[in-house]
Amino acid sequence: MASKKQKAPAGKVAKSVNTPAETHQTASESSLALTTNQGLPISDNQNSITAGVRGPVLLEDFILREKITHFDHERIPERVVHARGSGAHGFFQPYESAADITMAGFLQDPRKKTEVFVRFSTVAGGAGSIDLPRDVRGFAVKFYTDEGNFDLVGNNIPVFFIQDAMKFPDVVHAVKMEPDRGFPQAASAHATFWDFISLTPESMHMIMWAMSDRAIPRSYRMMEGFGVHTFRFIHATGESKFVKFHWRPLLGTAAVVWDEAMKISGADPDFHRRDLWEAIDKGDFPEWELGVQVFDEATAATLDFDVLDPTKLIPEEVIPLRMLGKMILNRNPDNHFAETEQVAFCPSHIVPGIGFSDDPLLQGRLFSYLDTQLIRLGGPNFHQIPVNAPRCPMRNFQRDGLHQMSVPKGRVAYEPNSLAPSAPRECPMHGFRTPPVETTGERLRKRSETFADHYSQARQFFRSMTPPEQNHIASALAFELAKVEFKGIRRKMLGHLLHIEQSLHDTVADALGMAGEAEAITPAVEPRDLPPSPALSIIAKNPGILKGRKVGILVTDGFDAGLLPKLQAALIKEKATVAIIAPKIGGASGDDGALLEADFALSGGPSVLFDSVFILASAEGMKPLLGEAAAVNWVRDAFAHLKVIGHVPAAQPLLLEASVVPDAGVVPVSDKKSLAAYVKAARNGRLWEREPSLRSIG
Ligand code: HDD
Repeated sequence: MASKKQKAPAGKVAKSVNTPAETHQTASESSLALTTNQGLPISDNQNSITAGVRGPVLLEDFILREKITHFDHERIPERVVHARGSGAHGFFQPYESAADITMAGFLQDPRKKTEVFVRFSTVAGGAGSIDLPRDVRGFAVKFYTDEGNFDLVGNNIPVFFIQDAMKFPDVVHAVKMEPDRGFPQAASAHATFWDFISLTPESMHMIMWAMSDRAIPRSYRMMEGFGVHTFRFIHATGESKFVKFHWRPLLGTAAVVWDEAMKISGADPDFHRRDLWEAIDKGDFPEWELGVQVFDEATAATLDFDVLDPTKLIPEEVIPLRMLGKMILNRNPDNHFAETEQVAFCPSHIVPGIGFSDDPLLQGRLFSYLDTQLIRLGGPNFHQIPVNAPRCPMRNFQRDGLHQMSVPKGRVAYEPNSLAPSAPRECPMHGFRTPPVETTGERLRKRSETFADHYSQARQFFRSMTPPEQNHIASALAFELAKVEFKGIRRKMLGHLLHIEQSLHDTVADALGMAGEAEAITPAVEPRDLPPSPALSIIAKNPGILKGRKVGILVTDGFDAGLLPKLQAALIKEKATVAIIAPKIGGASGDDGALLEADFALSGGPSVLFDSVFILASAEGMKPLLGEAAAVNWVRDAFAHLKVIGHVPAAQPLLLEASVVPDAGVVPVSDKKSLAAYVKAARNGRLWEREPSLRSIG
């Protein structure tokens, strides 16, 4: 029973504690009327209809039911792999015509811009997982060409774990959280992953990459991308050649260090998503060059591995890249779900001028992606979702199905027909043609002998790394294998490492405390010594730029207000981003008395978020920081993560407190000359020579 007090006079609406008029802006002021999905204007979006103001909710409330029902159905199945991702729009433009190697329309004319949508992703974690686990990154590009969509669905690593799609569900089940316990999330450091890998010698080359710095990228903007498989380029004459696709970031390739990755994951789980968003948002558009390695069957036959084997790469020193053009990402999505979540990439989305090879992994993918979109996006019309729709005309006689959004007209929905002479027809002249490659052989389930060398390229990769990069691989293996509670798996992995490189095995065995315990493994093919490929190293290709990097400046009250603008100007000239960190978010007052607002409070802006740091403290302002863990760790971490640290002389006590040992990367700044010295040092990125004094194996 409603109390007397709660009863509204007849014909009037009961006044509740939360009426729209009291606490919210209503449509009568400035905005448009809120409506139901049927367009019915809604008068009250805060309260459901109840029987009496404190009584039960009425089933009649169709507005409540519509709202809750829609909410209940908001989620779609997340991607079975690559669930966590970030997208961006942009365009691709060729440098010159590539008509000599392919008839693909979007590669013919240097004036032609082709719209693209890109999605970067991690592989193992769920949609809400951290951005910086040790993992492969997806690098998927949808080109909306005039001849249909071309999806180049690649990774930031040029090889893969397995050679045959038959094994894909197994490798994915092994790396994902273990099925009984539901953990670990977004991590390969667990028993099932290494169990599978220890039994899969073909994974060893990929494991070298996955344990390298490539698996902890600094930014999506600083990642290379690879089509991985061998594809085909088809010439207008119908002749075809093999092709491998490469993306090269103009900001250079860069990684963080592992201890930093773990701390970033706590400080900012959205580190990569935020970085990409913010860069595009402020007009700092990331760019990549698209390069190709093109070669014919005769050249393929001279290589000492099979180009159909996706666990192998062709060193650039053997077949150099030809740069075809540039991709620029210049627009953030308007809606994460509608675009980044619903974008549907399929390696089978191909255009005239490009074809597949017989790589068995690629062949399996040609089936899998379309299949997965049907369950994820709920039916066969997912190509009508705006982010998936081709920008060129799309016409055929496919009809109906769930979520049909268009209204095809006419009585003819078949072909051939004579009733609709202007309806679409097949086009032998310009239509897609599969290159006529001769194929013979018995029907059989058998891996080709030409795929059997599992260690030579793993060794080649390891030997192509600089010493710090080799140390990182060793320490990543030691870290991961130490999380495997079954000794037998660790012993097997040590056995594989022996075939890759004795010194790598020795370092990892020693770090695990398992020297002499490797299990003897007989390789299918004896590994060979291949010449190193310096192009595979990230450090060797360090571009030495601050562009696109972020510098954190820690200020305290009384900071040198004359130096700050000079420092900021010098960094902005380098096209770096500058962030101000102060003990309090309200900011700090300079020695001129003016207040400088902070971008981060010290507790929320640890140095792991920046590529280089600068301490702009006053002697007095420094004092409280000496007993402040967040401040000491800010400096200690910057040093441990090999960053260049600039500082004013007054910051010295904090450096001492953080056990910073002066070296070429610790730069005192007091004048124009020393400021220039700081910028020069910071340009070089990390100080790798500092690392051995801090960590035994990287
Ligand atoms: Fe895959 C997603 C890349 C092998 C099956 N894959 C997916 C994505 C990328 C790749 C970048 C995310 C696309 C996006 O952002 O939406 N996958 C690769 C690469 C591979 C590879 C470079 C080896 C060279 N994948 C592979 C195999 C299979 C799949 C062998 C199955 C036989 N991949 C899928 C999938 C996904 C997927 C299950 C999950 C969501 C999706 O497709 O759209 O179908």
